Amino acid sequence: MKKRPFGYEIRLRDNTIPEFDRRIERRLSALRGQYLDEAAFAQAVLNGDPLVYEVYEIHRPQKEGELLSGLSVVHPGLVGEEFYMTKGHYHEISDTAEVYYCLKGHGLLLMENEQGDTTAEEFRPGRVVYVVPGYAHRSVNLSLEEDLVTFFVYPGNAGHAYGAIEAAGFQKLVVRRNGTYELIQNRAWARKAPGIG
Ligand code: S6P
Ligand code: ZN
Repeated sequence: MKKRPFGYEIRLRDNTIPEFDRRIERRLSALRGQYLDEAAFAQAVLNGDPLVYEVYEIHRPQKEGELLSGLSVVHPGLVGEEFYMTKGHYHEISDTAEVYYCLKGHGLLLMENEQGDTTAEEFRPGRVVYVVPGYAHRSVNLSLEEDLVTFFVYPGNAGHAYGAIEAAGFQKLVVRRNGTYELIQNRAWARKAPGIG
């Protein structure tokens, strides 16, 4: 663990952090239950379970006062009419924010809170998205050709809570329509989370 100030390179030639401490990769099977078109999902998992996204992290102590940072790379692709995306999560310590800075590609950060508010911000190179505390967040790649590459930074003690999203998904689904995208209501979410919305 570095004790003195440091810097690191984000290499956009191949969308990596060469000095990463941890690389997470998630294949489509990690997103079970999140896509509307269950047949298309099952078929794609059977046909090789494609790599949907990767995360490169710089390790720091997971405590208040520290910051965790790294690179998120969501590959292009569709499951039925829905785009490749991250699992999405709340922070375990809900009173913690996060900042994303888009370096490449075109996408969305889908966000919602436990009171039922839902919103989305576009990712384009140069755009920052600030996730205020209490909002679950999921990156969606809206391009079918390019990776969506974002830099993120969040408090060291935030932690990840995946359970609520694994159980009910997000309220909105992002689908391809007429060459662009549209947010539609996730009917499964209303069914699984009857107390909200
Ligand atoms: C962490 C931050 C990102 C995500 C990454 C993968 O707070 O939001 O590093 O972990 O984009 O998403 P997920 O939902 O699989 O953790
Ligand atoms: Zn987060």
